[in-house]
Amino acid sequence: MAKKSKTLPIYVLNGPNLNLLGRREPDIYGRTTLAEIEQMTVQRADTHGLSVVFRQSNHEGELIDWIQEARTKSTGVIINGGAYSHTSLALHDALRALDHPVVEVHLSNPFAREDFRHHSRLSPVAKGVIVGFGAQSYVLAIDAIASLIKGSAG
Ligand code: DHK
Repeated sequence: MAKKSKTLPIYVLNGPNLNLLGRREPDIYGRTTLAEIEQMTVQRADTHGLSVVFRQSNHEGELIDWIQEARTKSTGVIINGGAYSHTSLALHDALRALDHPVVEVHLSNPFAREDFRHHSRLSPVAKGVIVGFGAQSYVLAIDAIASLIKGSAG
């Protein structure tokens, strides 16, 4: 019988307005939907022998609940906080309290956009940040967190 991995899943958490991907400003965010990105992350994680819990919320408190849940139910967190990335001390604190690796991800390159997007409150509590590669940012983030997880396990 195949040996089942005991490694807990990677939580991939998405903040406000990301449910509109594919229809929302496609020139900036691309035409790939969030459901398609979920599939991409699940498939990529599987190549590393890892699984994914993929969620989206427009509500800051719900994102915080999921980060707290990730403390015991995940092995690492990939987060696109949407606009909360630029504003939320509460998300910063929740991520800071997590012992697992955190990778921040964005579809667009916020540094090439408006000034108010140049600062992220999440970056200081992330191990690394991947921005600007569209939906592919998430796939790169899976590779990054997989190597962090394997590094800490080895
Ligand atoms: C998504 C958002 O919703 C914006 O508020 C951020 C980010 C950028 C992204 O590119 O994924 O500024």
